[in-house]
Amino acid sequence: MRLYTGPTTPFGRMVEVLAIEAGLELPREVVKVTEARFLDEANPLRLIPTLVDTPHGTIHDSRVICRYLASLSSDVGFYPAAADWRFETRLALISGIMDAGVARQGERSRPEASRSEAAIAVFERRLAKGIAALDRDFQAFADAWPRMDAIAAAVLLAYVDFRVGPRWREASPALAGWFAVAGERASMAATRFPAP
Ligand SMILES: N[C@@H](CCC(=O)N[C@@H](CS)C(=O)NCC(=O)O)C(=O)O
Repeated sequence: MRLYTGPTTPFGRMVEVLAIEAGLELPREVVKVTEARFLDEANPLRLIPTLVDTPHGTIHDSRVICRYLASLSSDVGFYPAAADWRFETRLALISGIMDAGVARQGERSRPEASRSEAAIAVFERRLAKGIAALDRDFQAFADAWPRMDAIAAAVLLAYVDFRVGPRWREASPALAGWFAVAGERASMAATRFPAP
């Protein structure tokens, strides 16, 4: 089993944090997606993270990889025991905010002539509204570590710090207080994004 990932992907970091919390040895290979044509065969979407060489073949999309890795570990409460649609919706929200952050970064990386400030504004609105919604809901996962919504929220906020900056804290002090602790957990410290 091997994880294709990269140093700046929040989706990949989420998988790695879960693997550490689960006590799993997860060999990783850093790839540059734009140059990793070989990845097309494993994941036709050519996205990271992608987990290869599992007994079930290739597994992709971070949410599926996380569920798979959690199934390999003794149950420490990564997922609720019974269907919990609030939990699932929270995870989808966090994943959607990550998508907006990654898309914003992609747009900002374009040459100025082809960059769309309007698109960047849409992504930034989505980030702000998404973080505000997470802040309103934060009691639902405040004491839940290492449940997956708490891991995902911590990785998301670290990604926002990394790509956007620390100002989200002004509107979301409760979430900020929580992240001050969650963001320093050993699994988070071991997977930090590089210095911007
Ligand atoms: N829904 C996917 C999203 C993965 C994703 O967007 N990965 C980004 C890196 S953060 C990527 O591979 N981007 C490469 C590209 O778009 O070419 C997941 O949860 O794994």
